[in-house]
Amino acid sequence: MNPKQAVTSGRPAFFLFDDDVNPPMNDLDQLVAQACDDFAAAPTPAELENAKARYLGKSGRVTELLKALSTLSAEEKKSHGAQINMAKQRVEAALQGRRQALADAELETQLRAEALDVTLPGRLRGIGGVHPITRTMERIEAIFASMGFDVADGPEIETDWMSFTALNNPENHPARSMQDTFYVDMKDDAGRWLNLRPHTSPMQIRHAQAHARRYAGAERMPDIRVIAPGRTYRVDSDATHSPMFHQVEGLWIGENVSFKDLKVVYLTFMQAFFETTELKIRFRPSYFPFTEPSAEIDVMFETGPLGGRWLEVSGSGQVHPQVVRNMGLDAERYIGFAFGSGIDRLAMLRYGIDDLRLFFDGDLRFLSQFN
Ligand code: 2U9
Repeated sequence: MNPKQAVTSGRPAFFLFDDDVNPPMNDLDQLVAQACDDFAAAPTPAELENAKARYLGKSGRVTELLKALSTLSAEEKKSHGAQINMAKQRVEAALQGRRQALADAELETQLRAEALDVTLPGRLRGIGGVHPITRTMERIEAIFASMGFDVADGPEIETDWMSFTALNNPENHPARSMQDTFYVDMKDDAGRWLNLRPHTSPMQIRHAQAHARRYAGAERMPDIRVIAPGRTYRVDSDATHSPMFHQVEGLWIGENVSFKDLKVVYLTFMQAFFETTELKIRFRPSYFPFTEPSAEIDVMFETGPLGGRWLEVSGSGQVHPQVVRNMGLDAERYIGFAFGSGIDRLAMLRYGIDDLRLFFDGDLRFLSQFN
């Protein structure tokens, strides 16, 4: 049968089939089934909307069926229209079902991604630990306290007099360049720039001055026996020097304190600090403006990784008479020794560390080893 004749038969062309009878409505069922399959196969909401358009859009297959109803008789329109609308509802239900399924799947994915197992133990904050330099400083203080030494404290920002002049470093003395430090943009009462102390000596001076004042009227002044540990500053920076480092200086002043006393005190300190008597110390003549005679102190371990080598650990000497006077004491009556050691250096020797900067990098992988 040709298409033209088919049209005059009154039935819309799409209902005409080979057998030219009212088609069993399984074509609508097929259409619904195909729509359901298309919707079910849509992997995303966007794809589902495209599939929806193929059936329910302006030129969708269901929409076209509804448009074609206008060519039917009133009776046929009623019966076919009812069936097509039923099919449309089934297609819309399938569409809604797939929409919900995709939304549920998306939510499930999101929930899995953000899943929080509340039964897991809490993340504990680390309890931290004492820094190895602080640990070393406290150890040194305890050892000298056991020998009757006080521990002095004092400002890190110092006057020029306290950092240099009081220690027999006349202005423009070359020692000032050896102990070159940083300066603060403020002046002291003498009109000189304040500085970051290049050694802990100023704390010794202040402690001794206060001690001398306290016993000024006494018949006999108790010995001054004090250590001064703390931060110090130098214009220096490499694997064994840091602009900020730590020193401990010791001072024992009395009516008859000699180099012999220095040797005993420092040897006792070394043996206690390194927890062994299998070490030797030696005094090598040297020069410092604030001591005379002066000596570098070297230590040699008899065993261990550093065994057999002399290692410099300190400077020392009998306090220069001018410095004794600067402390407010009679240099004809009072005499004694002083020493100065790098705390960072002692820590490096004790813990076997070869780069000073490790102490100040703040790397917890390094620092947590000391907890
Ligand atoms: C007063 C009088 C004298 C302290 C001393 C040294 C020698 C010395 C350095 C060694 C390594 C510091 O850490 S370091 O760079 N120190 O060589 N220090 S005698 O003499 C004093 C201190 C205070 C009143």
